[in-house]
Amino acid sequence: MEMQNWLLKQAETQPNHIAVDDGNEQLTFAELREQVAELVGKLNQLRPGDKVGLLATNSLMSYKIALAVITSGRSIVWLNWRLADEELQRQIADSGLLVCLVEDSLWRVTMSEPFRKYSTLLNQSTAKASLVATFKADRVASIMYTSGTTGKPKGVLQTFGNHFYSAISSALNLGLSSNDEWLCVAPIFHISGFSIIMRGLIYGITVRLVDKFRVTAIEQILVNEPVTIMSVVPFMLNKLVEQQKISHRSYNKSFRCMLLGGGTISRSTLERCLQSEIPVVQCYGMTETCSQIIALRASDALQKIGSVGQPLFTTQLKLSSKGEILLKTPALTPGYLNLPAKLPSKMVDGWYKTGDIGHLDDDGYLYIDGRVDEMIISGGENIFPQEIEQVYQQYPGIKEVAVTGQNDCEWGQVPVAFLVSDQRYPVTDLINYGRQHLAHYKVPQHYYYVQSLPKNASGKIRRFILQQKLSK
Ligand code: S0N
Ligand code: MG
Ligand code: MG
Repeated sequence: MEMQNWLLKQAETQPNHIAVDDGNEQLTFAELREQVAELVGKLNQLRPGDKVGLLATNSLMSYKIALAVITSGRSIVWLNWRLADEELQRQIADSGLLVCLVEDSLWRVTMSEPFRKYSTLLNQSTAKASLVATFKADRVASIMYTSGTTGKPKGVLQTFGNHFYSAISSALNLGLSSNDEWLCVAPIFHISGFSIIMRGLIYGITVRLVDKFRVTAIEQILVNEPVTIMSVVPFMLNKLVEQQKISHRSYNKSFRCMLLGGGTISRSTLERCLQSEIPVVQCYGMTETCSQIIALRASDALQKIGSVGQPLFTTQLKLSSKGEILLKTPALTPGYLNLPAKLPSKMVDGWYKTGDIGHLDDDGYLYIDGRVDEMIISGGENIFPQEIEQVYQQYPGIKEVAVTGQNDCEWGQVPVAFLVSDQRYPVTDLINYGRQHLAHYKVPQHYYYVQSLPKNASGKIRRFILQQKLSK
């Protein structure tokens, strides 16, 4: 399947529609096409290869550079700016980047080639270049890293076809209006955020970019601007609900959907949202499925509180005998970068094994119950215990370490560590050590000393036993 380049299509068919708005500046699709063409000219002069890394906040410049990368026929490698230097280095080495463009505000003194400040790109002489005429469904638009149970980063490939089916399936559920305006404060380096950019191009609607989650500023936008949809993780929704308790302000009349994904939320928060007329639509998706593949309908929200809903139009869903959620969807990644055997190992009879455990009610609505691999979700960030354990195993004197999630009223869960050691360490030393090697949100917040770790016959750590200790 081949489609006309989405940006060119929108610029031709609705040149004067606002494509993007960052609160200071608005660009129509026609203006965007011109500015992106200039950036493509500059990008070509850098000779960055077929993939370009981006270390970016949700700024207007990052949005335009992202479009320049994909409309020049290249793929974006999205990098999480909260990662530690060595975590970034591993992803850059894995993806073989020649150039990784860094928003100037995110530049670190430790950075050298292939990192380049945005200003290096912008200082190139301007020679407008032509954009690719078409997007082919099987071409990779974006790559996003996830670490998984091996602790090694894996680059998830997301094709134009994946993004297209994802966007269409979402619209068939949420509906679409030419007045739609989607607030994007979810990071654009995650699929929660980048999918909004792609939907904006496919639907021809306005993307309202916000580069930092400040709850009062977000509420102000929801009250005063014609935003109709916002994507949130539970952390953000909790903050917005708390804020509304103080402000008593209602969102603008056209606001119709708070799309909630990236983790579970308490029933009481959902009930509170119903009372305050915040129209929450719970959904379920992942990087590998290019965002939501299962979602609730707004009209079901009352009856099906706590459910993530039903499969979207192009998704098929079933549960394995052990309750694992299995999927078929055209939005499923074609695989992981440089790891041809990895996706097949996650497939069973053509179904993708998500790693999530769930159950269906009598009406076929899905509820998420847990994880097969004990992944931790903190503030919408996925954390794999193995990755943290590998770092702390190197700490002098620590014989064994196991990491698990502890419930936390702010972040949902936070990582905590169980240590086997003859020594007792100052907590600040342990935390500072972790912060040198890991993104701060991955660093365990509490450390418990144990004689030995509970293991099964094959030596695998039984984390659920540790978790039971925590809840006692
Ligand atoms: C929650 C966020 C906004 C918190 O960040 P904030 O407030 O900006 O923090 P900072 O000011 O930068 O830092 C303050 C301290 O807090 C620490 N910190 C930051 N984030 C976390 C965290 N997540 N957990 C624990 N600690 C955190 C900082 O380290 C700092 O401390 P110090 O100073 O000590 O370093 C931010 O975390 C955020 O944006 N989270 C959301 C991430 C996200 O979007 N996840 C979703 C991933 N999943 C998917 O993309 C698939 C599902 C999906 O597509 C979807 C999801 C939601 C909605 C819709 C969809 C869809 O399907 O379309
Ligand atoms: Mg506007
Ligand atoms: Mg904050």
